[in-house]
Amino acid sequence: MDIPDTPILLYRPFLPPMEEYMREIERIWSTVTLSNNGPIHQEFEAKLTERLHVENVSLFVNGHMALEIAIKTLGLQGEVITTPFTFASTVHAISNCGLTPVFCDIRPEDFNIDASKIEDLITDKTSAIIPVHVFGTPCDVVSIDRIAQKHKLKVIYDAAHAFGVSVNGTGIGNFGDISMFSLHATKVFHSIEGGALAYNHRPYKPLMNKLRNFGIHSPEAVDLIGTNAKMNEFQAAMGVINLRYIDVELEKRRKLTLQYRQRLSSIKGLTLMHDKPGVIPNYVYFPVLIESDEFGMTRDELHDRLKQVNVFTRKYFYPLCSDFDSYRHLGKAGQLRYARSIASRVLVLPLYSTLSEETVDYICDSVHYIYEFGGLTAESPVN
Ligand code: T4K
Repeated sequence: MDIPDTPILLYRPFLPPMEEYMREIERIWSTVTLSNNGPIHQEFEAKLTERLHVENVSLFVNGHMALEIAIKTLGLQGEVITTPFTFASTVHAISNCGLTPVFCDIRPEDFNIDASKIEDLITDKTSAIIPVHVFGTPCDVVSIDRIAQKHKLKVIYDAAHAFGVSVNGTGIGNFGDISMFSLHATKVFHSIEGGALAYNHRPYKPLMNKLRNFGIHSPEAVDLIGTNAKMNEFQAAMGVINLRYIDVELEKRRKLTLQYRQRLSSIKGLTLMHDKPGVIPNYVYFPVLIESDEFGMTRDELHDRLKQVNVFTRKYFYPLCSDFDSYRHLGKAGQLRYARSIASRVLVLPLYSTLSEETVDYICDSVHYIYEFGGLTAESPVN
């Protein structure tokens, strides 16, 4: 088995046929509207609302700005309970809005915030919970909703990873007050860069639209301190086209995920994620957990040895956000036991729709050989 010349990256974005995109953006030359709620933007917003099975959608330049605008729309103040096991964006959005993140531990089985630990963290300053559907697996939405109602807290789901997921037939964007979907190039569905907020309370719409456009109410009135977070027409055009391919994309990922599971499930010390009953997943990432005692090496060693055979994996999410310099002072000793344990053992393997079955086989063979031979040795068949 030869090491491939070109690196196998964690991710390669889906690109539609170039001519199809060119045809779509030709419209921009006739409308001469490049941004600011143009016709393609409006079309994309309507189509996305339908696809996500939600009442309302607002579009933004990226998922991070969408999250900040969700926080401002709800007028949150004080403290926000969130997870440390997430991408920097979630916690930075809370901080950039002048709020204090309060880190809650996660559940080892799905890496999501542990709802049973949220109530202990609520104080008279708490205004909201911002959980993350990590790797597209839904949080315990029922318990989180119950806690939020009991304590009169708002809930914004960071659904950056969860496009296309549903729980018992309900689109994932229907839970909480607002859900944020990232439409970044590295996601299951994308508009190059982009973000979408989904919500069922219609009056949020004009407020969000104003916040994303400098707080402008009319040509002669600015009544809010807003920002510039508008999606442009080139992004929207990519979104409109990619919606045509999303079901094919999801099916390809499902097949590759099943192949990974089938090939890797026999390895001791490697824990794989499985589908949850009642959940339609989107197979956005393929995370594994490494138990070094059984596997024979640590997560970091496996990461480095895979790199030697040109397979590039990622330690999503390590380090924990609570260990970033800016947030370290907020942590309470012992409070994040499972988050810390998962962050030190998790590794995400390459997964994207243009990954071939042969390449998945190569990656799995490499993991098997590394497991059996401890890496690239003279007797290892990988050379
Ligand atoms: N909340 C959560 C939970 C999130 O995970 C994210 C974003 C957000 C909020 C914020 O949403 P956005 O504002 O991004 O919409 C990547 C993505 O940039 C980021 O969107 C994503 N989460 C995060 C988990 O992953 P990096 O810094 O790890 O990406 P990078 O550049 O290292 O690329 C990852 C892989 O993809 C590499 O193998 C290279 C490859 N790649 C990437 C791009 C952009 C390509 O082959 N082509 C490309 O165009 O953050």
